Amino acid sequence: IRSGQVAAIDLGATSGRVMVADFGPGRLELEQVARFANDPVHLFNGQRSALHWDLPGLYGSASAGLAEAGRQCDNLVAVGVDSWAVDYALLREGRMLGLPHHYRDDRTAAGVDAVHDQLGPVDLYLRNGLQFLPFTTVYQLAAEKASGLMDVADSALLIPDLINYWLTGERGTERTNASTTGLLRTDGQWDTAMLERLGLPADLFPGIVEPGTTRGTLLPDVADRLGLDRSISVTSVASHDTASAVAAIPMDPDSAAYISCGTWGLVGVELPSPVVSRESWKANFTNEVGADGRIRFLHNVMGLWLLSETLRQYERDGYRADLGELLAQAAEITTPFAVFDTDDAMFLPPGDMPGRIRSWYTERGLRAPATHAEVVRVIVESLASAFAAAVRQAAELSGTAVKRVHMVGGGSQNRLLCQLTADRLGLPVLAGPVEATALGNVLISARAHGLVEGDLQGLRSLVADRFPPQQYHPRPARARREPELASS
Ligand code: LRH
Repeated sequence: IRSGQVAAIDLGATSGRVMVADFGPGRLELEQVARFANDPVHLFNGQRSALHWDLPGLYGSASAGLAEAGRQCDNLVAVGVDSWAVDYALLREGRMLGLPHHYRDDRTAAGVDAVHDQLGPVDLYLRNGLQFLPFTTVYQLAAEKASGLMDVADSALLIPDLINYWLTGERGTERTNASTTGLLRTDGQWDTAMLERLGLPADLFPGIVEPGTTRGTLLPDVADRLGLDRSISVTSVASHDTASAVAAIPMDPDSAAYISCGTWGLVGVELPSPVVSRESWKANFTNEVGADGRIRFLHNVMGLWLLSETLRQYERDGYRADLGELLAQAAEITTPFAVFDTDDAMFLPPGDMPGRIRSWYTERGLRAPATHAEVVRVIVESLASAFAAAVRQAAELSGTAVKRVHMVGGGSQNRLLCQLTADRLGLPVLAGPVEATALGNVLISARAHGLVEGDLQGLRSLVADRFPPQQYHPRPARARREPELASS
């Protein structure tokens, strides 16, 4: 076992960060070196203003963070990149063609129809094992054909692969993120027959790269500009952020479910092989690939997006919202409200979230939340209810005897959410670590460089020792402060 540091570039939907982990015998320290906002931009495209990621801005901030990591480390061995799934950049002869679309851009309805005309939803599910999300890469690419860009593009790179390419000049498609495109078969190969059927080039995405393999070293000009050693390895991690997060959950997958709760709440279990049945299709459960070839059998629940978009609206309205205070007030609310369907596609796009939530209630003749704290309360209560339902379904569909639930990511710091989830499930919730994604990122690259060793369970026990989770025990209904909320 060697000593040294590895850096993680972790791009999330609301912010990005660069973290450094210091490894040595019995040592694992994680520190944040840089954090920057991820502010998507609306750009007029001749017809409408479309939502894009500011990738050059994110890359600029991430590489400045990496330069800072280099200054703080005495032996920076490697860097790994992870981000949200499904989105991609188109390239021609190595140059990016326009800014990548944000998956929340409302352009995919036509793509969904175009794909389903060729392949019905059930056929598609049998091929790729993915839940239906209207923004999965395959639908985005089908929608992209209308833009004309597909006629000139000669390759596509997923977001972390794009950053890796800018750092090293090497192209590849990392496996865990490839598994979110809808274009990978459940046997792990590109579905070239499907690509051709959809009129897309069979070799649009470069070959699959496994997590834990070296992508390359920094391009000399990149290293020199950032003041970094040219020998630093750019290492493939489990580049889908959720795959990195799940890799670092201190759980026993045979008896635990997990909720990776950030912008999205990814709720499920980890399995040795996919579950692709009529029931799992109906329940809209996905089989994404995890670190070490494990399967993340999970369902996307809307997540903290509902809260962050609500707070953004309050600020636009001139109300200085403090999440901590609002959550404290929300915990005291005793008025019963129905829970709303967090899966409703009406909550996907950015915009006036509290307004949409209120209309969800009024359209059904239900009492709608009125105050800021009431809105926060119904969001947290509805998320807890959706989490509990998804945990039960994951357990049932996969035949896992779930005895406890791990919550990681930003949601693990939301005490009300953790407690209400435990209450609704009647199971303990183990909260933390909050930085599971960055931890999963650095653990996979540290292992590749001999800074740690062990299988996935070995890596998880390091996390458990170093970041012991906080326990929330389910409260009997009688002892709860708040009433049982009527369900819709
Ligand atoms: C979470 C996440 C999730 C995907 C979504 C696009 O950040 O990667 O796993 O479904 O973003």
